[in-house]
Amino acid sequence: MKGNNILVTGADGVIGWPVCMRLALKYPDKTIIGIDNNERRRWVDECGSVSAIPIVSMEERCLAFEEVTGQSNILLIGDSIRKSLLKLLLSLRGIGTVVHLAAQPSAPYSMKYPLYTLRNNNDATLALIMAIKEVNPKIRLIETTTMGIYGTPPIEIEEDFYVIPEPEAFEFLPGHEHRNPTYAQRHKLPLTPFQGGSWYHRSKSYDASMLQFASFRYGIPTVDLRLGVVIGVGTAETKKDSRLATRFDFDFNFGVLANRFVAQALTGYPLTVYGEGGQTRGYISLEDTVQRIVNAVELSNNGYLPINILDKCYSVREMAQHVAKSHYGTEVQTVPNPRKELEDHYYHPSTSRMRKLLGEPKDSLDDVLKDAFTTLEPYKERIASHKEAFMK
Ligand code: USQ
Repeated sequence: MKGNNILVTGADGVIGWPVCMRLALKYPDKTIIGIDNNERRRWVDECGSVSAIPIVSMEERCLAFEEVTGQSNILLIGDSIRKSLLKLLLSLRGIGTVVHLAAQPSAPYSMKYPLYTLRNNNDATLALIMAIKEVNPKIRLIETTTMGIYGTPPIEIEEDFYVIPEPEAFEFLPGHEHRNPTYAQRHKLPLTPFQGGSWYHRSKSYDASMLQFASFRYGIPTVDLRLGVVIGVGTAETKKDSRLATRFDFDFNFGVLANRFVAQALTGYPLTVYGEGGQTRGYISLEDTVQRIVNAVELSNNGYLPINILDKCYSVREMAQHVAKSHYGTEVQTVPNPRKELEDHYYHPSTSRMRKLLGEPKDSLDDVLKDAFTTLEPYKERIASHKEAFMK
């Protein structure tokens, strides 16, 4: 079994839990070992909110998965990411691939707790890199960073690199090609610079930089999935049984745009368009995100491979219009923007690498919204009783 199993960090998260289930079903002969310190549950609680869809404990999730599917190949460990623990898991559990999802992912929360966010996110990534390097640098590393590492630049957003041209003088040195075989690796700069607009996004650009360096220095095959805003209530697996549900946040800090708007519409709260509402981001459904992550396990790259992960782009205004159209009687309000960001800007990310290597996303925005409204209907009182968390 050596090198066969898969370690998933952040296994209790919105994306992590459905990724564990899909990997377990796709690879019944592998064990999916999930690790999570349960902090997401604490952060949302601290913000005075809850997951709109009730979720059970990690232990109950594992038992329910076994009961529903007849498979017992998910093992969840409630612990923090430390190099010593990771080394034990990587070597004793025969891990061949690590899917690193654990992070403090909220931009507003990171502006309140910058040091905590940087330490939490960057320490975990570095611990993982060093554990892989010390146990076996051939272990594949897949991390989800974010489209937000680029900010909102007035140029195309490409995940590729610019290689600084070699000084011409080198070309005249005898044996030059052999003297500098790693020139292109050493002098690669991101084609689109990293200009993230929050400490969370900056933490992820530092992660991306560490991943690139570690891949070059230690030879770790690495995929950096730069996720857009992930929306929707669940996946094929989470819908099989209420105990398999994944969390759905709608509060000011941890709820993402379309999800918040659906929760607001259901409770009769006017949709909160910040400022001019021209802020444009790339969106992708949770279902399509999980499938792209699972597909990335099969990639066979050697070096560092960044891939933008999103389907379509919408401005906040457009998203509000879609949600209002899907739910009769929804009001849209403009609120002073609590964030410092461009409210009207160019946004043009490339997605061709994702479409070529990981397949075309399938869900339309209308499918995602319809599914969210139907699934959340039974929980609208639960959301309404926490509606002060919408803007706090
Ligand atoms: N916004 C509103 N009204 C709201 C909430 C948000 O107008 O009620 C605006 C924000 O100001 C922002 C845009 O909607 O301009 C998107 O906000 P968001 O909270 O949905 O997304 P963001 O803060 O960018 O972060 C989220 C996830 C993060 C992920 C990122 C992908 O929290 O983990 O990395 O989306 S991306 O946006 O592509 O960077």
